[in-house]
Amino acid sequence: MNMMSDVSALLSEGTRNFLSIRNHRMLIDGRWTDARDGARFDVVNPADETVIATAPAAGPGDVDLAVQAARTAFEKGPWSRLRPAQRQQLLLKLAGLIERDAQVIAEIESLDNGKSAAVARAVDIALTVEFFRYMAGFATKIHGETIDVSVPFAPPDAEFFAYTRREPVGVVAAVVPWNFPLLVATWKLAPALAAGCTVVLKPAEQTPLSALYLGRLIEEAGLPPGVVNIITGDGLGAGAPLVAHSGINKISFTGSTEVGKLIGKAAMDNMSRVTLELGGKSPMIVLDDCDPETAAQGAANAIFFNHGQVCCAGSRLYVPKKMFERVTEALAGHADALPMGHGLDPQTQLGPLVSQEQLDRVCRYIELGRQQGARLLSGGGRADRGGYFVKPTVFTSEDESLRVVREEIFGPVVVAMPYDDLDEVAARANDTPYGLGASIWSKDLSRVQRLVPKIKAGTVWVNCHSMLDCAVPFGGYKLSGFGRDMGRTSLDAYLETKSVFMAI
Ligand code: TXE
Repeated sequence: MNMMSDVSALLSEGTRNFLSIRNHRMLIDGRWTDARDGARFDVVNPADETVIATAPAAGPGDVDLAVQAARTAFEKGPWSRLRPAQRQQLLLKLAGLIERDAQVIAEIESLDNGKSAAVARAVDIALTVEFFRYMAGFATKIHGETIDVSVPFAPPDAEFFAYTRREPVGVVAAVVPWNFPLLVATWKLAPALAAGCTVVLKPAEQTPLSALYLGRLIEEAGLPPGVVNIITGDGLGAGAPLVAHSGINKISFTGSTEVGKLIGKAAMDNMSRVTLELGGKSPMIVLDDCDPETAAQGAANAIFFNHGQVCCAGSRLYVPKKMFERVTEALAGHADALPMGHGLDPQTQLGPLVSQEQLDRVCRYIELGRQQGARLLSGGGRADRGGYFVKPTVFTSEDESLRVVREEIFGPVVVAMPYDDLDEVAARANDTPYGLGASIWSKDLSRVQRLVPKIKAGTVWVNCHSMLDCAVPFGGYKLSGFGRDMGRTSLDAYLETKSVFMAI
């Protein structure tokens, strides 16, 4: 019996109904459609490697239709003619529908991505609902400024008046990854829609299903056709033509730094506005007053949450030499004890990686760590079971030139490194091309506050790691990206400022 039939008894009726659609369609201009050339790709459950559905493999022609639909909805309306309060109402309604179907969406996310359905419901879907609500509120709070002007070269009796208008930037391309499929899509959709933009969303080819389910809810909420178009397909076939399309005004991307650089270049060809949220190699710094068990538990959460497939995962752990052994041994104990399994099993904390490709990549890195001389404390490769499972892995090393220390692995693999001197640790923590997140663990707030400004990262957590809130901006320094998701400021990325200068 395969695992899918074992767990299908656990699925809610809504999920079973959704899964009974084997061949999904994508949403363009309010119509559910196949790719123009009929191409499709398989959607695989990473927990048992079975094909659970297929989705259209969009190509440039489909991208063009989606961008045109978004353009028409933007220019001609009805979206652009709706009052802000109407946009707000529609977003609130959508949030309510997502909340209503939270269990179904969590199960879909679990089957598609491998993550625990319970965690998806508590984290991914809960934050999705909250962020739609948070941004819905801003739809009615978009305004410019009035400005008193004094033109130095104008005649003394000339009078002027100026004000600014905030206007939606236009058609948005949202290209998102597979680690938090619905949540990251929402980080783009919610501010774009609140601002009055229209969107073409491309979910990752590994995890298209929650976006397609969202498409149904967008229809049910009553968003007009063409306001949100959802095209499925891979990076080269669908993503690249979308971000290069001259009809796109703004690109919002989350994914690898490699693709982020390509997208940044494509954006400049059309002068599209661009937000890039990219990779990371985030340090966790333990200070010597921190309780060793608290540090070990914090480190386990920082790296093993979502199976390490988190852009800000705490993948480098710095621990004072005198407590190094205690912390790393306790961390290895947590790693060994993590319940691994199918995402629908409520006990599961560690599910499979998302794909064969990620499994191969992470196992390659683990092998490389061993070869280059890192010391293995726990885990160390693929788990002995079907599905793309990797054992939670703890390395220690004194050599920071190892590739497992320097490169993003994007799996449940952490490297712990001892340090002596607090002054040196900030420089070591910053010695990476990335700068997404970092955490500091100490009750000594004065030492913490002296360390915070030295850390080059978009978020510094204190006594926690990877905590997110709708109101707190998230994004990176250095190669971790450009611009911010979430928070009030993320709305600005979807607005232009028009200055109106009047002689009166
Ligand atoms: O990412 P990609 P992949 C990192 C992580 C991971 C690695 C590879 O290290 O191991 O990237 O993952 C679309 N033009 N992160 O290959 O390729 C693609 O279809 C336009 C960190 O999955 O960047 C998908 O929708 N779009 C990250 C999205 O980009 C393109 C999350 C992400 O895919 C494209 C994911 C192109 N040329 C991976 N090529 C994070 N920051 O959280 C691909 N895409």
